Amino acid sequence: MMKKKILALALVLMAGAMQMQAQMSLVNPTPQRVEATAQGWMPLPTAWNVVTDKARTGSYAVAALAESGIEVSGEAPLRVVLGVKGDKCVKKYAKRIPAQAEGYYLHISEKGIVVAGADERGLYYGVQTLLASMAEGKLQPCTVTDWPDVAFRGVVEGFYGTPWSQEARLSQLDFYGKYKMNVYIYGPKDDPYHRDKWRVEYPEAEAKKLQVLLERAKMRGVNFYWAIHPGVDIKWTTEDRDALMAKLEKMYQLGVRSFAVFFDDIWGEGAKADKQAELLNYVDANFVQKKHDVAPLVLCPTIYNRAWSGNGDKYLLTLGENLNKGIEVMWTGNSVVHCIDRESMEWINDRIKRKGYIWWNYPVSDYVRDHILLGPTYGNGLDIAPLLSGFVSNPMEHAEASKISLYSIADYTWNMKHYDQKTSWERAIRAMYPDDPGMQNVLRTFAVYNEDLGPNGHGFRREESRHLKEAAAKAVEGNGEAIETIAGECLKLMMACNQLMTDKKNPALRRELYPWLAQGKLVAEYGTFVCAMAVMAKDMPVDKFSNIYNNARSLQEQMYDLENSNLRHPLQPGIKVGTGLLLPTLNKIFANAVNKYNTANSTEFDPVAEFQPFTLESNVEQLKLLPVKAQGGDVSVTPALEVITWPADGQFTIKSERPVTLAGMDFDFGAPRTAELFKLEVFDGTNWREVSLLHYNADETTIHTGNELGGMKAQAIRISNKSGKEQKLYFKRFKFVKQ
Ligand code: 14T
Repeated sequence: MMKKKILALALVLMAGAMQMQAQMSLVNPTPQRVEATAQGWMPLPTAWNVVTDKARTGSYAVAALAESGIEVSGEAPLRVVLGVKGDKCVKKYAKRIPAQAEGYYLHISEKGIVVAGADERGLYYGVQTLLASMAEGKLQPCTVTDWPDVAFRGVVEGFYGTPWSQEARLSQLDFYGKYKMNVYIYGPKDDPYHRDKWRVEYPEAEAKKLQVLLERAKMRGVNFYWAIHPGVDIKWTTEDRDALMAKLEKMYQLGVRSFAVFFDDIWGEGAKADKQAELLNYVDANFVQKKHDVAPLVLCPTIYNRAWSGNGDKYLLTLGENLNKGIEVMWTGNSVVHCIDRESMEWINDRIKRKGYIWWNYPVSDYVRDHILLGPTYGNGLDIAPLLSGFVSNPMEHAEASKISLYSIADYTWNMKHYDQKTSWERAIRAMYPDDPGMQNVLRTFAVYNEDLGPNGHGFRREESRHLKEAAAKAVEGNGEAIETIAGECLKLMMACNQLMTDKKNPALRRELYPWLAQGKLVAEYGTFVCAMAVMAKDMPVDKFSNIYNNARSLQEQMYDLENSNLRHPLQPGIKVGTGLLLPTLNKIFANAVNKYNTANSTEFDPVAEFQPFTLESNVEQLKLLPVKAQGGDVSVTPALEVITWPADGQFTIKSERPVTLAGMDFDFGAPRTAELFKLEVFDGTNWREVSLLHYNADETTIHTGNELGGMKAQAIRISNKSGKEQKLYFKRFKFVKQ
């Protein structure tokens, strides 16, 4: 009997705890400490009586409460007391307020609500937690004690490519405030007044726009860092030093109170550590310290990762020794794009004699523009908080889509020990469509095919489509059930793409995702035919098989065409979806099905899946296997590293599946005066026509074509050795451009 009662009680308590979970688990970042103080829920009030000290009138933290839409009235029975440590109205709670900067104490009960911040930003964050906890339309009586693990958390707009729009930036600032990020570093590589024209002040219209951002940042508790990038052409003269000071002063007058100086991706004069330190110290002493209301300077060094520090760490040690205390030094980790762990933090901190300020190059995609990165955020150590002074993310040029990772970076940097990449990602997806579980589902479906970056120079990869691993492996082995699973997933993907393509709730996201949605749809459609071929092929007459086969082929070609269509950003090599697992799996299923059919029916369908409109044929042994690559309008043959032996009759031909119009062409066989040894001919479908070859000057190795090439129709291009004897040359570059 007794036992039963205890069990029942335990169940009731557990239910309470679980409800608690449901409520606060939607709050991002995950709060440090939450205690349920009573059973059940309180209904959301329709009005509340907001109580503050006089000193808080005009506070952005108090203003934020109004965004709940709940009426503020002195008559309302529910009191909401808002204050900052030291304010009279929260004196009673002084001991409960965490000591950490930006911490807060939040208490919700039938008797009233208290939000008490360690400072004003803490109060603002307490209000954010209160508002987020009401998202499901009710209040849970509880006490939250919360503070950040990392002092500076946020975003550095530091990528190459189209800078974010004003609208996107405003939306970002709102997002940072909501998720307790306190830093936005403005440093888009392609803003001329940040880098190339760093000495020049912003034109009025641009300056106004910055002021609007500054105002919004203030309202959201975000330090707006304006970064200057003078390294491209700075001379270490008094004149340039004054030019830099003058520009900073201008920015100060616009309202900037936080500054960063970037020296990344430069070489030569600008890259000297002692000079950089001297300049920063000068700015620190004569600007930051004099103004009294300016945040500590942030420096992005030239050697900003361990892979570049070489044997000697002289550069870093010089910064470490010379830079004034209090100047922050940014760091991307063991390489340009790398996750951060304890060991790598200790290494850098030792050298710069301060805690590193992490510039994390994720989800930035400026080096893999054909991919969009929507997967979970993982890989950084959960124990590094004490070793960092700040952690900011360099995001994608796609601002809205970047929010999926930024949500989790906010979570991670606030509360590392409790960070869980999987649940954090789940919540991030939900937050993209707050009241629409249907759209949350389709976004989740689409996102798992957009996680990996593909092969890239930085060697940074992400796991993709984990949910499909097992089925994919079995499907490739011909397992019927697994193939059905893959077909089902393709159908889901197709449905997701369709719905996202016409979504009205988050138009910014729809716009950014569009090229990848179009590609995702083709991948899914292709998968549907491929799976059908695999499942049904054995009993199919040739004409039926051929019909499905041709469909699959057509989709391969459409995927290829889309990569080169107008939907592609000019700097983007293509548009890739599902390349981490789904597409390679489909291509294998396709090849297996075709081979099987050919064997059983003595047919000769081509099993090679990757659609390749350009092919190379050659009687030069070392050239005949070189891959031909089409990127945008450029068609190029991958260079060879070794010396090439061209026989006297040596030639190579590049054939195109369909006629193209030529815009230009050049190539390089690694030696001057090679133009006269070779003959170029273009085939228009009927005739071969010779095109002249020349060098612009005597010692140049590049071979150019005569003007007659531009506008020519071509179905094939042929280069032949016309010298009458064997030639030993290089094959450094071969490229033509189509219109
Ligand atoms: F400042 C740095 F911390 C940094 O990461 N700089 C750039 C950054 O703006 C860019 O978005 C990022 C990812 O591509 O990588 C850095 O840019 C590079 C990296 C290279 F290895 C530019 C040239 C490189 F060779």
